[in-house]
Amino acid sequence: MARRVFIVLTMLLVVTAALSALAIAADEEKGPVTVLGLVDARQLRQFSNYVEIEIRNWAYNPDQVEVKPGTVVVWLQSDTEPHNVRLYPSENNPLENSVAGPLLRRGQRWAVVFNEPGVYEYLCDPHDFMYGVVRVVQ
Ligand SMILES: [Cu+2]
Repeated sequence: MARRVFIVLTMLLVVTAALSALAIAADEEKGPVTVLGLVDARQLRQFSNYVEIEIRNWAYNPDQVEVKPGTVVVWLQSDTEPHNVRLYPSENNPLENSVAGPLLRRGQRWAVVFNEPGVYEYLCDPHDFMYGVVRVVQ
């Protein structure tokens, strides 16, 4: 009996150690942003902390937002013309490469978690006059 308890406890210890190693690895690989991709209304309700930007009349509304690190930013496409979001690197943010979402159809949402502080500018690939800024401030 005691031997069985010992084996179970040892297994628990191994599993716990493996899980914490995975969590640390995931944290290190996070990067400045985490793309969640297309999300539906049901997934949206599961985010405790999100900001929504509507794409309407060929513009991002609002075109400037300020959020804390860890916030989910969601773009909701309300135009009939397809639009997307391309975040691009600058001296004011830690991005190494630009991060672009797909062209969104009306009613689709695309979501990104901003992990690190910075000023993240973005535009729409087909319409580069469409411009917005996400300020991530601690
Ligand atoms: Cu556009």
